[in-house]
Amino acid sequence: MAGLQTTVSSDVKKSNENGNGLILYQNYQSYFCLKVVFALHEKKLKFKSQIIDLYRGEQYEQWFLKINPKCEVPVLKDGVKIIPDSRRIIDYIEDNFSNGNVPRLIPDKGSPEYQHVMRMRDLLDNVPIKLVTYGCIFHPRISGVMKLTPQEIKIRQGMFIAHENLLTDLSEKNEEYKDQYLVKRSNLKKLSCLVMDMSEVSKAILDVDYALEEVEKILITHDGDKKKWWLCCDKFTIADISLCVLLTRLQMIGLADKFFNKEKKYPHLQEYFKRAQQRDSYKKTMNQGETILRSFSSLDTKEQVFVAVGSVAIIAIAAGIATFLIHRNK
Ligand SMILES: N[C@@H](CCC(=O)N[C@@H](CS)C(=O)NCC(=O)O)C(=O)O
Repeated sequence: MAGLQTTVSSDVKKSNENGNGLILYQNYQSYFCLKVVFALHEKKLKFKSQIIDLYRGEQYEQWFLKINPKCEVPVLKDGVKIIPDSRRIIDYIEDNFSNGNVPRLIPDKGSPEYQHVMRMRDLLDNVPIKLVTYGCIFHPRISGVMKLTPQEIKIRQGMFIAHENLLTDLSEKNEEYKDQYLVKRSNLKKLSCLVMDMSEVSKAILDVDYALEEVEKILITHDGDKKKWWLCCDKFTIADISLCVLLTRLQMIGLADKFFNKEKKYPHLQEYFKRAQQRDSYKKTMNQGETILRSFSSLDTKEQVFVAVGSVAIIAIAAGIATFLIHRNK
């Protein structure tokens, strides 16, 4: 079981210090994982990450398939409980970790804000983000400047074929999980057909535009004593998390210019996003990859120290052997 474990500390530890620490199976670049990580940081909950290498296909390995038969991240483990799916995870942490000083991300069911937050959450979560993302990656003409290196773009472009082949191989070699692998392969094929069809991608981008237009209409009304409001009320809610993760993704795939950066089609949205990016939780969420390096100095269990020291030792030994061989062959 590969994957790097990091510890993410937080200011509020008492909420889950009962020895049943939360473990999040995730990937730093995953859209759905970012929502959960954002929610955990907003609630200042302590958790550990188990990174799943999606490009290598680690999600299809049998140990992970037993955790989530859909072979998807995020998955949250709370003691013996396993919770897949970003929405379910967020609802779970909201229901189970909202006491004391831990902020709520969903207003009380009886409150007037509740329906508003839920409606906006649904609208934003239903944007066909996979189609939009891969659509821009395969048809760069339709988007602006991407925040991805040419190599990252190539890896993503090669993923459909590589994963289809991998799933075919796995389905032939593992009778027990054959059906799951074939379902996965068929879903991948469907997505890849949609992605190759420019008209489908354009329709998906229109869905994004529609959602952002709705958001802009709400933000325009935030004047006077509502100046400091977030999307639905004075509190930062789950609808804000869905919106910020969507805007960050649009930036990554070069669509931000179209909607709010350059063309300023949605100026209130642009202002909102600037303000949201200042939040501590936003920075922590989007800079997870950087935290990982620093986290080596704050490993808190013996096991993790052994893993870290072991990894460094293996790299050092490998480097030593390589140097020896190079010199011997000179
Ligand atoms: N509905 C799920 C979707 C999760 C999902 O699609 N995760 C992607 C990463 S963003 C994944 O694990 N993809 C790997 C695969 O399907 O092979 C959720 O909200 O958590």
